[in-house]
Amino acid sequence: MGKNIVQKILERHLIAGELKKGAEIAIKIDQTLTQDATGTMAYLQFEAIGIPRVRTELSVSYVDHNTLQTGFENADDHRFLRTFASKYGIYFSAPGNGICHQVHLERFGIPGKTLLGSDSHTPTAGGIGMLAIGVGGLDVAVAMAGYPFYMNMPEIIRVVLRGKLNPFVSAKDVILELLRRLTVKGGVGKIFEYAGEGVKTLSVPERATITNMGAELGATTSIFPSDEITYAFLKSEGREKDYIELKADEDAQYDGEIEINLSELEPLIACPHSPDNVVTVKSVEGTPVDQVCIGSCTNSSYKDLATIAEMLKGKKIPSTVSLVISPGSKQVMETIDKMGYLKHIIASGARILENSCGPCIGMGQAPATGSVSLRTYNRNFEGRSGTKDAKVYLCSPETAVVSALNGKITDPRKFGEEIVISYPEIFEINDNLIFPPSENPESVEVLRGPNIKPLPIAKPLTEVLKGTVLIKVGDNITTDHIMPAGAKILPLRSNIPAIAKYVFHNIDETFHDRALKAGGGYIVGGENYGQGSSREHAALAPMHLGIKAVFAISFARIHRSNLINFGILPLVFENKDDYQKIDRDDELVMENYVDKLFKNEPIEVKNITKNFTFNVKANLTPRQADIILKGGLLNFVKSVS
Ligand code: MIC
Ligand code: SF4
Repeated sequence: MGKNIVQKILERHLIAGELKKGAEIAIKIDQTLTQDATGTMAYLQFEAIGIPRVRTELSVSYVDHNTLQTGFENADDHRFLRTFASKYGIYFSAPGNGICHQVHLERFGIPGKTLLGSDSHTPTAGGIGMLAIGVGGLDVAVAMAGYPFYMNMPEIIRVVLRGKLNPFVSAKDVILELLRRLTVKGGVGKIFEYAGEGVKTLSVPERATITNMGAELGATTSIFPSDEITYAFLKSEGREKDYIELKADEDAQYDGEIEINLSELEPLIACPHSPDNVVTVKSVEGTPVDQVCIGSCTNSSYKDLATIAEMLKGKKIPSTVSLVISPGSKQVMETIDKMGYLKHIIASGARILENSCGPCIGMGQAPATGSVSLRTYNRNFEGRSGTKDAKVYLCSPETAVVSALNGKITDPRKFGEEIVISYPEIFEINDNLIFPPSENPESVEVLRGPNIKPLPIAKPLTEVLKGTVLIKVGDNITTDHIMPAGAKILPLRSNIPAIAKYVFHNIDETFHDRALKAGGGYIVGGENYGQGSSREHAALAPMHLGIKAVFAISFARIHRSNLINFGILPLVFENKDDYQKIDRDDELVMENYVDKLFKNEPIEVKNITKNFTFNVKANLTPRQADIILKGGLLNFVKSVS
C-alpha cells in the first residue's frame, strides 16, 4: 500500500508504537526551537534533567517575542538565554534577527526532518516539508535531552489544492477559507497534508503562511511536499544541499480529504474575536479602520513585504490610519532594502518596527479605545492586542494595505493592476546575529538575574481529591484567557509566583487570591479548553496555585499535554450535560480514582454542594497516568533515566 508524506517521515523517525490512528507513538526529534517567552522555562527544565549538551541534530534558541526591555527582567532573560545556549550546544538567534518561524525557514529548516518547538506556530516549517510540531517548553526540554516525543497518532487529512490564485487573492485567504469551513476546533487530532496541482503555484513562504495558521485549526501540524519550488527556495538561501524530494505515493491512503479550488477563492477576513469568524472582505467593505499592522510569523516574508511596498509606491497613508510594519527577519529587511522596496514603505508614512513578534503578542501598538485594527497576524482573541474593546480583524497583506490607503476595509481587487515584484537570485544572507554554541562549554558561565526564579515542582496527587470549583468558563477558552501576555506580563515568564497573579485576570481578577486562599481547587471549562498558544505557563501558574484538575467538555491538544506535564488532571465529562449542572464554589470529591486512571475507566465525582454524582474520563495512556502520579514529566523523566 502506498504511503503519504506524513507516514514516510514518521516511519523514519518511529521509536515505539504503530502508525495506527489514535495509538500512542514515540518519535525521534531531529531539531528543536524555543523562543524567549517559553525558552527560559524550557532551559531551566533542561538543566534540571542534568545533561551537559543537547542531544538533537540542531537546537536553536530565538529571542523574538519580548524585545521591548521595559525593565531589567527582559534583558536578564536574554542574557540567560545567550549564555545557556552557548554552554549547552544550542544556536542563539539574538533579538533583532527575526521571528523564530521565519528565521527557521530561512536558515535551518530541512525537508523530511522532525522539528519540535515551544511555540504553537512551529508548523510554519511544514511549508518546507518538515514535520514540525508545537508543544510546551517541557516537551522541548525532554527532546533536547535526547528522549523521544510521545503523541497519539493523528488522522491524516489530504487537502487537495486545485487551480491557481487570482490576483490579490493570497495564501492567507486559503487558510482563512479552511478556518471558515472547519472552525478553530476542526483540526484537533489531525495533520493536514497538502496535495494537488495547486501546490506548484505556491512559493515556500506562501506554503508557510498556510501551515502556520493550521495552528488556529487546532491541528497537530500541516505539511507541504518538498519539490522543485522547495529546491529553489533553499537555493536562494544558499542551502540547496539540504534539499530532498518528498512526495506522497500515487496510491497513498488518507483518513479524509478536503478540496479547495484556488481559482474560486476571493479575499477573506476574520472578524473579531476569533480566527474562524471568517467572511468575504466584500461583505464588510467600508468599515473605517484606525490601525493596520503587517507582519507576524504568518505574513512577514520577502514576498509579503515587497508586495506591500510595490502597492505603497508613490502613495501616502491617510492621517486617520496608523500603518505598522514588522518584518519577519533581518534577512527580509536587508533584502527589501537591497531590492529598493524599503524606501517606498518609509516614504508612505508607515511606522517600521523591529524584526520581531511585536504587536502580535501585545508588545506595543495597542489600538485606541474601541477602534478597528486590521492585522495580517493569526490571532484576534479579545484583549490580545492590549486593548480589550479593540476590534481586531485578520486578513492578507494585500487587503491590509489597500484598506490602509483608503482608511476603510476595501477589497484589494479594487487596487487595479496586478502587482509584479522582483526577486533576488539569492537573499541577503548575513548570519551575524546567529551565534553558534561555544567549543569550550566548560569556560562559559550561565548568567542569571534576580527575575530567574527556581523551577516550581508539582506535588504528587493525593489518594482522595477534594476541592472547590474556583472558576467556570465557556467554550474555546484560549491560553491567552488563562495566562495573558503583553508588555506587562511577558517579562514575568521566568518568575512563576509573580506571573501567577495574572491567571484568568481578564475574566476574573479575584481568581488568584481566591485560589491561594482555598489552597487550590478545580477549573471547569467547555469545549476546546486551552486553544491557541503553547505557553505552558497556562498550566504551570495554575499548578503553582494548587489546581488539581480541570473538568472540560473537550481540550485543545497542546494545553492538555501541558496539564499532564505539570501533574494536573485533564478530565472530560462523560455526559456533556453535567457541565451545566456545576457552578463556581461547588465542592467536588474523587475517591479511588488512581486505578481508573491506569485502566482508563470512568471516574465518579461527587458534587457535595449539590448532592449528585457524575462521571468523567481522563483518557490517559498508562505512561501519562504515571507522569501525573509522579507529579509531572520532569519527575517522570528523572525517575526513568
Ligand atoms: C502566541 O502567539 O501566543 C505565542 C506568544 O507565540 C505563543 C507562545 C507563548 O505564549 O510564549 C504560542 O503561540 O505558542
Ligand atoms: Fe510571534 Fe505572533 Fe507568531 Fe506567536 S503568533 S510566534 S507572537 S508572531
